[in-house]
Amino acid sequence: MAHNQTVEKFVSSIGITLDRFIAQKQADFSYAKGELSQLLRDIALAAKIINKEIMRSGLIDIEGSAGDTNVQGEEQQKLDVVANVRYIRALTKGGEVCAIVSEEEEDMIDTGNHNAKYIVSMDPLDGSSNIDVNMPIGTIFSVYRRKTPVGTPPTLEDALQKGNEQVAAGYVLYGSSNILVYTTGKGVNGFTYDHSIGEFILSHVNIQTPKDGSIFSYNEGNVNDLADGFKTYIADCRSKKMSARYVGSLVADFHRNMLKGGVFFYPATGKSPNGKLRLLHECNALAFIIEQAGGKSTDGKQRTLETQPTSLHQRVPLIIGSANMVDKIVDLIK
Ligand code: AHM
Ligand code: MG
Repeated sequence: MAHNQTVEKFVSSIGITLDRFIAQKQADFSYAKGELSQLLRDIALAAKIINKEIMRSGLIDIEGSAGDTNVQGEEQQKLDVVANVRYIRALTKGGEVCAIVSEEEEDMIDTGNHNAKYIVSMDPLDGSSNIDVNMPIGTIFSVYRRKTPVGTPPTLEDALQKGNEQVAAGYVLYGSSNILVYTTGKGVNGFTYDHSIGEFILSHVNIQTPKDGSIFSYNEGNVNDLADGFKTYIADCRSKKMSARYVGSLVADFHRNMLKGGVFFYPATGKSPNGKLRLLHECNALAFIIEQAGGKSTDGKQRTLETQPTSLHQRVPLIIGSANMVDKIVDLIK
């Protein structure tokens, strides 16, 4: 009987579209009037469009360098630029966002929707080096409520909020299948895109990450630069014959580790003394998600979500994943 009830619950959950799920969950928030729900739908719409473009990327002139660099001096790929434009347009036209902070834009974008309550920080296309070679890539987003009064222009105060102020966060993984995973602070759910009907369908209900895992993910090319504690940790993983897995697309590495149990780290290196990954565009969203899934995220000294941002494109070291694995690394690098 108990088994049947479990099966019934599981079976009835599958088939719920993202739109319907978002609408159902709106009731969890007494303050919600539908704007956040609409905002999430706007992101999902842009994700569908980007996905379509990625799927055709060998056929249309959308691969390769755009011939420019972004604010961090990194070469922009055409798809970086396309995704940036798509998301900015979807969020601006959607009307629920007063400002957008994008990895691809030097300054915060004032959308002109000064009556909107929310601000979004995002990496429109993460894993740029994998675009041209049919490897998984992703989109990462964080949603905050603005600090400044509704009806006024947004300011940097709205953008530079700690991760623990996020009201929602998520990512889209354009991989062997296309999945959108998000949280509003009440668990983590994943929605797989069904191309035949053009809908994201609930497929991963209330994701929890194992406390321990057997996957460790880092860029092996940086190993000589790492602090001794990391080297000790890596030696321990090797001695236990654990699996080293590193796609080089954070969303893909994160998603695999969250589902299977594992740890990802991108610490300080000679080239990137604060690590490579960006607090506002990449780390905060994933930190919120992993904590909701029962895991941990830290820079080695403090929780990622407690870090006070001081600039839009700030980088932080990231150690993220299964709780016991993160704890062990933190202990070793003390
Ligand atoms: P990007 O936002 O320019 O794509 O850079 C972020 C990516 C992450 O997806 C990935 O984890 C990391 O950079 C890989 O960096 P590296 O090639 O140094 O290992
Ligand atoms: Mg990125």
